[in-house]
Amino acid sequence: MTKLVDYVNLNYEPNHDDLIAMYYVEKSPECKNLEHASEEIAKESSIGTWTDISTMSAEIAQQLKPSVFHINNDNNIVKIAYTKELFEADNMSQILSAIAGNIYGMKIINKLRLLDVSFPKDIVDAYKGPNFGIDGIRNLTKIMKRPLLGTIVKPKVGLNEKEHAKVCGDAWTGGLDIVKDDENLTSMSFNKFEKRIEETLKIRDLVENQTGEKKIYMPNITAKLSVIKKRADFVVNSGGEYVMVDIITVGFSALQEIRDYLNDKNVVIHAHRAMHAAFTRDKTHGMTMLALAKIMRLIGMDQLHTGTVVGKMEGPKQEVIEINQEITKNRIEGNDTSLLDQDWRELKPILPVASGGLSPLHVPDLIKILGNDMVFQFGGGCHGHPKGTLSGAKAIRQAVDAVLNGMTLEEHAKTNIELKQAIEKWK
Ligand code: CAP
Ligand code: MG
Repeated sequence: MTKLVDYVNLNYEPNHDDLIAMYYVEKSPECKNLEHASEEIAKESSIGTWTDISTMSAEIAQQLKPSVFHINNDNNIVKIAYTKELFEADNMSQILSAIAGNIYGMKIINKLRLLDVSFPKDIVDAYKGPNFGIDGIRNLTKIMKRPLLGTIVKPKVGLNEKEHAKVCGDAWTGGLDIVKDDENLTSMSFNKFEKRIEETLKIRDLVENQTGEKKIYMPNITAKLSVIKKRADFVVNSGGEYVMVDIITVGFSALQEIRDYLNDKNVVIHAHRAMHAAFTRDKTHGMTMLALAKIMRLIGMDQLHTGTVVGKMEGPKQEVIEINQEITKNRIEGNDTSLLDQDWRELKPILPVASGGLSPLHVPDLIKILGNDMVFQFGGGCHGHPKGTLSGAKAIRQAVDAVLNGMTLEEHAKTNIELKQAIEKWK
């Protein structure tokens, strides 16, 4: 049987309609070289399999075969161009089943990491992207310049509905803008979803009247799809303006459905990435958080956890900065190691969220490294304050005020007791 398809073509010039995938590849000892490994990856992620097949026609091969057009034997980076005809543009699950599917399991490779994907215009245009974007969220919250400040109710689960609402009230009264459910709080025997929403939004309205400030509650609607829709409707009908979803555990297909379902309900979608590190953390295998974040911009999350650099969760500085640029800029210029060119066309930006192990003492670094177009979230860093949630919230707000007014935390703490107490506890 004649070999119909040659997947490696280092002279190939990708065109604007190609989807480009950039991989880090470590071949297995049985594999001849990186070229051989790249060919197997290109085959298995498109039209081929482990042997030549009689059912493959020259036409199919010509029209659909991808091209391995870049192989760097020094840094093990390979780039493959896929014709858009291989994909159902608005079906993210299908796209990932191809470029991030079987290929991870092949014996011919030892390690494989999807570093980045460049989506062509037809695929970008097939997605709604974020409904609000950064400007939309700033207009909604009326916070135009500074970072949005939030907390996560702690303990993660265990409080009943009224206790939960009380904690939210203290955090808002102390000066925080946002309070959210934790990733594992949904509807529990001791804390029912609907009752929690009612109790918490009641307190929200009260605190908004008392402070004159806009206050946001982000309830976690993660569940099976039919229940997610019911819970989203309950939030919207109860006067809620935000929902939170655990994006990985609900899955890409459900996420696309949720985005469509919420499109005209005027509700902001906060994306929690619990479980991402199961496949994004290993620097030699899996998928980068950058690639995942790009998929979330396409699907249309309004806010997304991307890392703190200074907190408790893994995520190197360069990586977090590149992710935040990728989800906020209109155009990205590629390099041959971590980024591909990307034109985001009409899609709005996502507001990045820094969360995990943060206290008021991290605020100077957070603003210096990540800037003000951010959400900063403090769970333990608020409720762990020696004087409790209300003081914890005040200390966070005081820390941001200090930095935005060019003062050190220590200077500002001289006239702000809550910040002083936080410094004493966490310095
Ligand atoms: C933070 C948090 C968030 C993490 C998620 C937690 O609480 O609520 O889920 O930030 O990580 O449960 O750990 P603390 P990431 O502020 O008390 O640490 O943002 O990296 O996805
Ligand atoms: Mg959490």
